[in-house]
Amino acid sequence: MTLRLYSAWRATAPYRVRIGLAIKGLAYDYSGVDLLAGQQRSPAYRAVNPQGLTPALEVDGRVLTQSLAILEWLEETHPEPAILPKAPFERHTVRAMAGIVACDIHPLNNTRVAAALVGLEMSETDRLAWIQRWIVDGFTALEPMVARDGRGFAFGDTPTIADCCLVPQVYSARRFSVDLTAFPAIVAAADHAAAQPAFAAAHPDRQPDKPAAM
Ligand SMILES: N[C@@H](CCC(=O)N[C@@H](CS)C(=O)NCC(=O)O)C(=O)O
Repeated sequence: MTLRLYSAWRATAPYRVRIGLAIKGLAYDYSGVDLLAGQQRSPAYRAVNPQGLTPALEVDGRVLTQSLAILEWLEETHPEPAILPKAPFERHTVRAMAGIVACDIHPLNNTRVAAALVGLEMSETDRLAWIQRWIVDGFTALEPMVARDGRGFAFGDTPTIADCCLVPQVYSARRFSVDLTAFPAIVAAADHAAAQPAFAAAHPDRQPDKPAAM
């Protein structure tokens, strides 16, 4: 099986998939997509993913999109090490945690939404406050869940899809100067996960498309 990941070094949705691939021990070729230059909207990239968003994972010429769907596909095709618990209630909790990040925080803050806000003449200060607001809103819901169910990781004592989502979102929160003092369980889980080799390999700083000047 040959894999090619279309990724953007600092973007959180491809970062989730890089973590999943690393946990599963899968090697892949890497194609960087320059989001600031608008490469995601180019005809060449839209031929890969017509939605014009990263990530996309090419598997033997077939293209998978949507980070959560890709993580679930990874779990189904490479069950070990598992990134979902076995019990249905526990699987639900992990998916709910992931959903808070991937469905309720991130879509309000991605590149195209930021560009739309600039188009509406929102100031830089207001745009930063917007980004912070939705991260704080989501983390406020997530914090008691991680405090209740985390035992090292966001859920339990092994990494799950919840951590694949949480670590990039905490990276983004720090990038956008969110005050994380109200979220000790989230910070502890994300920092613990980020220190694991699979998570470290997926970090934005280790990606080939990271510009030399950053
Ligand atoms: N729901 C999608 C979101 C994908 C997404 O928004 N990706 C961002 C990077 S984190 C992107 O490519 N943005 C380009 C843009 O907004 O123009 C997923 O989870 O894969």
